[in-house]
Amino acid sequence: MHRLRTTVVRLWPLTAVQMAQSLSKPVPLAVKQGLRTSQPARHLNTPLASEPFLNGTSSNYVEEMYYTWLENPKSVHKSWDVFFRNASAGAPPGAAYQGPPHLSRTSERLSSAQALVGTQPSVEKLVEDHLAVHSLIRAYQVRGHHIAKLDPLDISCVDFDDAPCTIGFQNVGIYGLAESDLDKVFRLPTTTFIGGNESALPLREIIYRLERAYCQHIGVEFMFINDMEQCQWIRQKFETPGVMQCTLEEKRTLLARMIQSTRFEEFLQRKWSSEKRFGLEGCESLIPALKTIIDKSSQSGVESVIMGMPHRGRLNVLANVIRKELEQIFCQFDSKLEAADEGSGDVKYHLGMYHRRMNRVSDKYMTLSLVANPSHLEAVDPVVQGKTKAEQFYCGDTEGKRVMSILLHGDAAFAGQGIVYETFHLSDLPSYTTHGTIHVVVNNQIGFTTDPRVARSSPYPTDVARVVNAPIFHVNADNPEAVMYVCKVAAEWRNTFHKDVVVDLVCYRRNGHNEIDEPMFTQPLMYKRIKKQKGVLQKFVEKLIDEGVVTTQEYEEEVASYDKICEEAYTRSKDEKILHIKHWLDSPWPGFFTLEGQPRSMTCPSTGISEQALSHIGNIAASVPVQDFAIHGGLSRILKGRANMVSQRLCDWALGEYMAFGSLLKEGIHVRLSGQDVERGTFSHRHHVLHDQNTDKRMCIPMNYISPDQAPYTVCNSSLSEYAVLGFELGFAMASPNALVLWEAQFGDFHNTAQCIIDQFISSGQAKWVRQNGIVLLLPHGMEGMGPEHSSARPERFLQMCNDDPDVFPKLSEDFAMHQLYDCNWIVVNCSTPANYFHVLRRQILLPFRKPLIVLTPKSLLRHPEVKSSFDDMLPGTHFRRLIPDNGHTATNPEKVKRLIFCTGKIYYELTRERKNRGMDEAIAVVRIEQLSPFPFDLVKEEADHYPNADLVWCQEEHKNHGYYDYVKPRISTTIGHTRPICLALDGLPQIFKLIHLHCYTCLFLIHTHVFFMYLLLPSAYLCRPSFP
Ligand SMILES: Cc1ncc(C[n+]2csc(CCOP(=O)(O)OP(=O)(O)O)c2C)c(N)n1
Repeated sequence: MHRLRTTVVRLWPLTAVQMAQSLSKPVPLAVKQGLRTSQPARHLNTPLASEPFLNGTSSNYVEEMYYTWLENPKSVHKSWDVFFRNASAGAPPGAAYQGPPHLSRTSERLSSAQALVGTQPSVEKLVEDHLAVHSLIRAYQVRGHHIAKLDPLDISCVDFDDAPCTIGFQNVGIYGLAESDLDKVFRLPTTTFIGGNESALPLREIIYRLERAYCQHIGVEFMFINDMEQCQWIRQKFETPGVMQCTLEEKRTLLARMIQSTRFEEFLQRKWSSEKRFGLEGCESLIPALKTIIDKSSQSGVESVIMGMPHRGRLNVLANVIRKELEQIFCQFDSKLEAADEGSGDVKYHLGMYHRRMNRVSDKYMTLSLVANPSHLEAVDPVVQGKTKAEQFYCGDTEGKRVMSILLHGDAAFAGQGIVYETFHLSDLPSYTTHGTIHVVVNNQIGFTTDPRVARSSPYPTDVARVVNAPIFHVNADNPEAVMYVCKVAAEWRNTFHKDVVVDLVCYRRNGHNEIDEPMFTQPLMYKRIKKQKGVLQKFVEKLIDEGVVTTQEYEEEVASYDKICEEAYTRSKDEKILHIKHWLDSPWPGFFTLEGQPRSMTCPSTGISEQALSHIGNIAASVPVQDFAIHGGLSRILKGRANMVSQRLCDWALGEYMAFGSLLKEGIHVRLSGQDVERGTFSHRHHVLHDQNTDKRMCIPMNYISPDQAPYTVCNSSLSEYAVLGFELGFAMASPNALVLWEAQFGDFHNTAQCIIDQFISSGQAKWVRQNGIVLLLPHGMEGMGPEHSSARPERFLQMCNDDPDVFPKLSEDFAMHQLYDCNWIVVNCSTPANYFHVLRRQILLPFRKPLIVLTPKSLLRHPEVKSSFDDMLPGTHFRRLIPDNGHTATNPEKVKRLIFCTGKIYYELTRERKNRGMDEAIAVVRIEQLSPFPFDLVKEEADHYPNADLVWCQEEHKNHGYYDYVKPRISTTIGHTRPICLALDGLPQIFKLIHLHCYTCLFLIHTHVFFMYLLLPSAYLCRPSFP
């Protein structure tokens, strides 16, 4: 009611003046469309301010009710009806409210209230007219963008479901106003700034100013935002008279930028007319748009901008925004140039870039980076966010004042790709927020060949941004001044509120999807229209010449000067002898590699730590390091169990992980563990965040109490997303090699909804972009009753993407293992002991280079009594074991061993138990391959040689077409030089421990191939599983 009350209070002084006017004017027309009927004039002789319930939070409610009552008095409770009638009729302070009618007194009260109604009709009319004007103003704020002239082609692809237009001079009747009201003066509500210094304006002027603010080349969508202050801020930015005017200087800068943008594409077109470049023609104002955002942000203190963008206009952005040397861009078009590095493929419009330069507008240095991206549209969004978060983290920028992100989107992709939504949902989460991203949509109203009407169900491509209350500024991209203005406001918004904002550049695509594509096949009418469309630079310069801002000669000189820059760079590009993909790194790691980009050594120190460190970290893991903190009874038992283990110098899985994280933190390495429910751990084993049972939101992270000078530990439950969260963590890991960044899937198979990040970035990142990354994926895996699809982390998928050659036995040397790691695209491990898990995590950081690490983590082994490691296995001098030989009776008499079973992960414990039960400890050796990829050819060979009389069997619990089988089969075969058969037993065949039967099947299969594998054969759990469809 605050606004209603204010409205009425503010109306009061007007009434005396206006009453005289209103008396001389005809009674307003009946409201069109039946919203209201004209009322006899009444006098308002008291403000409503003295009603206590009109204060505070109830005001909105009351105001809503008042509007409802105006439309239909019967639609509200009788008591409100009476109140509003009395208030409108000028009841003295406190008298308007009559209280809910009591049965006995209803008629009496009503009749006294009704006595007031009807006594002062002209005031009610006055209130109604003012409220009508307020509604009209509000309607412009809500719906002005519906009629804004946003589309340069004037074919508008925005579909409002034929909703009737409710604004404009012709529609004032909808609000109960008549044409005759247009010259009446109305007080302006506090929710508008169109008045400037004036507090009242004639209706005609009000509408005129609203049309100028909301219905020209800018359409502002913001009224869905819940925050009143933010709405007011936006209103002020767009409504204040004259606010959008550019200075002469700004116009000239804008022209220069438009020239660069336009002439760059024209230059490429002239030189390489048959090459794809995904040019910007039709949206040339993107370049000044980005530059405006960057200038403005730099002025506000931003020092680093991290950008992600798709193909469209990428070369132009690299050249004119990030300022990559033009010759480096041009030589990308030379098909004869050989690449110096392994980066390959369609990198021209996917490459990243990092550049530090002076911003001429702010006179401050800025770092601009464009993150390399795959073809998969929008996949780069969370990666950019993660990298931005990391850079904020490393420079202590807790509010996003120094580092920010800009994301560019195509209209079809922005609307269509779910990752956009997932990424938006990270924007306000404490451990994921980057404190506001500026999104710029190149809305050329087409996606490849597809029209928006069949590509999205929302009116705008930007509607997805509404979920996070981001304001959306649509702008006609053929008006560079309007574009510049909204970009300024977007940058100011981000700087003020640190929340996301969207700039929707409504434009067109002058060519086809790329320059050699024919758009007339599918959009003939649109393209006939486009052919007639004058270029935006041409239109803009004509306007500026008309306004006297520049002369034709000045313009031509500017064009000639930029063309010359391009020509000279083109000449220099001919001198380039080789393509250096390494020059296109988006995240250089200064100091980590040598200047030539090589590792500083090819050794990895021991990953063990001191006894003292183990005890200290173990004790922290077993404690609650803050006072008066009540933990859950169950957790007390878990911590007690940990303390017992520490006293016995033992570690279980959770403690092994604790030791790895804690020791790295102690050594100054930041550790960040993110994923769904990672704080406690899906399987309730981790408990890295303790919750006070008595105080809400009081939490403690013991890992941050290891040492005063330790690095901070971040453990964060994520939103229920895999694609965006994994992308985010990958981006975080990209920023620095000196952090252990881990993403844990809740269950291993859930990584499949993040497959794009795995395929496009993690497995192939180095090959495509010469970019290393040490991200760790923890994937719970084990055929433990969740069905074949949900139990499995699909190791076969990761193994299938490993790049080591199955058919070549590698040349062995002393540092073979390191070279193997250096050459691989990623590492896949399935550890069977806490110590080995501890070592492999530490190795990630102690390696002199970075590789992604995929860890298949256990479920039942988390609490398996045998799955404990002694501190001895984690002391200095110890290291990760790629393969763990059989350490039982077989070791002493290897020639007696009849069968050597290779396996990995949890099946080891089942095999050894069964072996023991059958008394076959001397006859069967069980060897664990802990690092599946790169494959430990050397160690497997040692094992095979060690047991000269044994059959070789590969054993796994997964289905034949799952698991490791297809990966290890050729590698074991290569290792033993096809000298011995490796067995495969199919479902129903003799069991693995019936030694006698094996050979006949071996022979059977030898007819076809030298290599045979054996699936699990013994008790039901070991039975070979057929392929899973
Ligand atoms: C995830 C994904 N699906 C499909 C494609 C193939 N593709 C490349 S560009 C494109 C159209 C994109 O349209 P839009 O987002 O509007 O950008 P525009 O090309 O119009 O600038 C498509 C479908 C892709 N690159 N990525």
